[in-house]
Amino acid sequence: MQLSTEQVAAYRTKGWVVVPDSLGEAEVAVVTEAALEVLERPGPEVGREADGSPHVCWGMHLFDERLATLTRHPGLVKPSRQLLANDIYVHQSRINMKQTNGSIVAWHQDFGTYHRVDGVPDPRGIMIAVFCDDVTAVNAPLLAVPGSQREGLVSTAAIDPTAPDHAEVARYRYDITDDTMAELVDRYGLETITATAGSVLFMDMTVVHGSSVNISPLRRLLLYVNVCPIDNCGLSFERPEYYAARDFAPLEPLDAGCLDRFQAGTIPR
Ligand SMILES: O=C(O)CCC(=O)C(=O)O
Repeated sequence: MQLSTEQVAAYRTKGWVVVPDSLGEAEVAVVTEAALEVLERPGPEVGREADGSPHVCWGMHLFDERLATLTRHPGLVKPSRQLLANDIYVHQSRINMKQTNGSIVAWHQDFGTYHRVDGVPDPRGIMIAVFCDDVTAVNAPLLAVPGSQREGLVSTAAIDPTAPDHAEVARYRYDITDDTMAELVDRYGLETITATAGSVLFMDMTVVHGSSVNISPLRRLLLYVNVCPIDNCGLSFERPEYYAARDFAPLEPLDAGCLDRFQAGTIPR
């Protein structure tokens, strides 16, 4: 579960690498079922579409043993430790389900909020995404600016106080301005990130990314586990724990079959 020299080089150059087949079909079924259950939670950790249907849950690993196990899956932990050359902790996890005609995710860097709001000092960390569905050009893949990690923190990112979800979510979100985005895309280009279910994406958390509306009938469920090295902990504690870690204990990888003790369809709620 170590990355090859070529995979590491791709991560360093482009800012991300996708590792296919990191999770088997049964493992994907287990974490998918867990995610769908967790999205039914009534609390403020769940973000909703305008019609009330849930599409995001922050801190997923705090609420479910199967998702906590996922954060310690060797297919996630070992490559992350390799790329960051250190032990790691989970700064934030989240479920992101893009349903038909659901919301967009505006251009941003995850590190933008982690630094400005959560007090994570350095741009060192990885946004891991576990693909629970096949993602192609048709079901609103992640879009990202390759090489944008070289910019560090993009300075012209702004908060939009008129955003409909400003009170709960958007006041923490530093969206990249249109002018900055145009400059970045001119300099670096823009790519889609497509992959089959069971793939795992490792993306530098300073890469500028976003996604558009999913007008297809195909669900697009991704599970995010954002990790930082243990010498780069958030210091502000302004946001609740489901947004930003309190537990900085190093993640110890479990064995490769760690999700096998769960079975989709038989997990008690
Ligand atoms: O899944 C997506 O489309 C993007 C999610 C994302 O970047 C975020 O939640 O910060």
